[in-house]
Amino acid sequence: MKAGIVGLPNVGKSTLFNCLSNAKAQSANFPFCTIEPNIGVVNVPDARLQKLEALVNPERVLPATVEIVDIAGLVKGASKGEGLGNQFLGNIRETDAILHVLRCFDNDNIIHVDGNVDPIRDKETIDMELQLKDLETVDKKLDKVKRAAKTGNKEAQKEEAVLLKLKAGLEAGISVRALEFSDEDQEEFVKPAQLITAKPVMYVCNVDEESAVSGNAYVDLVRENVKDENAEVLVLAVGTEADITELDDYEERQMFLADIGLDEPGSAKLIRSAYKLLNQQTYFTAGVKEVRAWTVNVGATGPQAAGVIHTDFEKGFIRAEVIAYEDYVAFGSEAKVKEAGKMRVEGKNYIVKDGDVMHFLFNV
Ligand SMILES: Nc1nc2c(ncn2[C@@H]2O[C@H](COP(=O)(O)OP(=O)(O)OP(=O)(O)O)[C@@H](O)[C@H]2O)c(=O)[nH]1
Ligand SMILES: [Mg+2]
Repeated sequence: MKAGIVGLPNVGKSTLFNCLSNAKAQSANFPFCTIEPNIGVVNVPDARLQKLEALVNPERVLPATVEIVDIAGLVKGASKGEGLGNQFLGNIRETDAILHVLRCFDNDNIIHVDGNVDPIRDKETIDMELQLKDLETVDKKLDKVKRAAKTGNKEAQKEEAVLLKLKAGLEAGISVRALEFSDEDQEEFVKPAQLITAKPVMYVCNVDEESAVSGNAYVDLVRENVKDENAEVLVLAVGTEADITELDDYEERQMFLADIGLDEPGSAKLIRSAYKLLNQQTYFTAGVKEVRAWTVNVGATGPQAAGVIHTDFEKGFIRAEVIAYEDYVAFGSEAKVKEAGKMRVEGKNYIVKDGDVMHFLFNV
């Protein structure tokens, strides 16, 4: 599962990527600086890991990770091949969620491809290109399915109806994620079409240092504009945070963050949000060798969670011993949790909860 950073050229996408990841992307003050996507595996900050570490005192601690991709900038006409056009759109298609970066800072020295700062226009430019690309995909599918539908094939007729609804929505400038379909149509036709505007999205407003805490007038416009989208809007002083990331010393970084009014980097918040956007959650294993956060889809079962560690664990799954994170911390150790009768034994149909501390029993 990976989240892609999307937006107009020169709005700070690569700078943001560099705040998140140790894999350094090239960032410069000219449009289309990025061509090939930069991929980074980013640790998900989780204070619960430090708590568990303090209790268990393990040899090592491993956080959950999420994959972030920094993608080339998109301009008007991209769906028709302008700018880096189709290549860019292909890169977005391969991601599972979109982090849409909007420039919300004034600075005459930083080139804006459309001449002036206007996050709403920028958002609409990007949305429209993505929608046009989806429209192209839908039209191609329609061409294929039409004939079969005419001959009376019931399945083809159902698909055609869904495609026509997608087409009408996209032509009206509505992203697929905002269109409503029955669960069945969603599973059978919409999901397999892998449309770009069906992917979950969050907006990242790139602001100047002074606006890092409470945003600014541009951010207000963005919030107002997307209020019906049910999407998160995150305010982040990307340039400033990139500078802070460069500092080697933890104390020094905290001092600079405090200076601009933050208790943790906005990028940490962003990573956690991206993780949620990807529908991911964490369970822990806690032993003296290693305390570790593992990633599973929301809704994963016990065996599926075990499978993240090793496929044999999934195949040979017998049962899981589960301690809620809160209980682990409240009682202070696995032994004390057991004593208190708070350790649960769960079977194959158990649905994993975020924060579960788990131990698997299996045979191979
Ligand atoms: N003042 C200011 N400059 C910024 C900020 N974020 C990025 N920049 C600058 O804007 C320029 C473009 O940043 P990049 O991160 O390369 O932009 P990009 O969106 O990756 O651009 P492309 O790869 O060309 O699509 C660089 O010179 C950055 O230093 C910011 O928050 N404030
Ligand atoms: Mg870039």
